[in-house]
Amino acid sequence: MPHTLFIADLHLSAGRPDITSAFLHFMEHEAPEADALYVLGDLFEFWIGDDEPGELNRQVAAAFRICSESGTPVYYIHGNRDFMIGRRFAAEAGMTLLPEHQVIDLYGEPTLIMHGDTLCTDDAGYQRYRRITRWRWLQWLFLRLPLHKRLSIADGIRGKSAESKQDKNITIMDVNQHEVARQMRKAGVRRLIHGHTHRPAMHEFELDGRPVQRLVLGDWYTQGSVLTITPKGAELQNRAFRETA
Ligand code: LP5
Ligand code: MN
Repeated sequence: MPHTLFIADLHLSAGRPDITSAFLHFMEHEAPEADALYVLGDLFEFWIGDDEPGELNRQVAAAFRICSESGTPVYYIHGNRDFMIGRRFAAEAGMTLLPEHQVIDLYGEPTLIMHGDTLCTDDAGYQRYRRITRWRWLQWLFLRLPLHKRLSIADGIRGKSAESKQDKNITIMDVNQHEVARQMRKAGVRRLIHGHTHRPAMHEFELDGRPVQRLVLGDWYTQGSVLTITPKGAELQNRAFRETA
């Protein structure tokens, strides 16, 4: 059956070879069967520039390139941890970078896809931080710093973020339902797919009197999470990490 795959929030890092191995297994055995693969952000634990020479980045780029060259295109939307992924890495990986919000046609159903962080409008501290880190001139300056300096800034931000999350109410870190409705209405869709919140679910609700869906991908902390869309509908499944990992 024709199908399209979605993943997000793998948070790949050198420190978690089990996740990397589950991801590479998915790329080798599942992704090539699909019509397309969409990665909805936070594939990496963090990203400090395409010039970072790590082995993990090369492995991921090679896996994407093999996939797209074998006929399954790979599309990427930035997450809040890897928004610095740029054109150079995209070219190395043979993947297409998409804008933060994109409507795609999935077997006749227009579907809005995104990372999901822009839906969390109650998290004012994060939204402020997000706006600042998207300033082009700041990113330009950041990328000109030596790698060790960038790494220590990223560590600083991660520490501050973890600290501030401890004081945040759980609900402010979830999506704001008004913002969900607003973005779906603006895009003119009845289906939304995103990640970021790490709250995998298939929400069904009504928007302007019509049934709509919000499909949320899970993270890959203890198992994989894969969303499959076919002409008949959607399936959200887990993938156990293998023993050999
Ligand atoms: O990722 P997660 O789920 O843990 O938390 C997010 C929000 N946090 C973040 C930060 C990332 O986790 C770390 C990103 C590393 C990026 C490296 C590249 C840097 C490039 C810089 C280019 C200019 O996104 C968290 C949300 C949470 O999701 C739920 O939605 O709440 O947001 C925060 O916690 C943000 C805080 O509210 C404010 C953070 C203040 C940071 C201040 C930076 C000071 C700089 C220090 C430098 C030494
Ligand atoms: Mn995220």
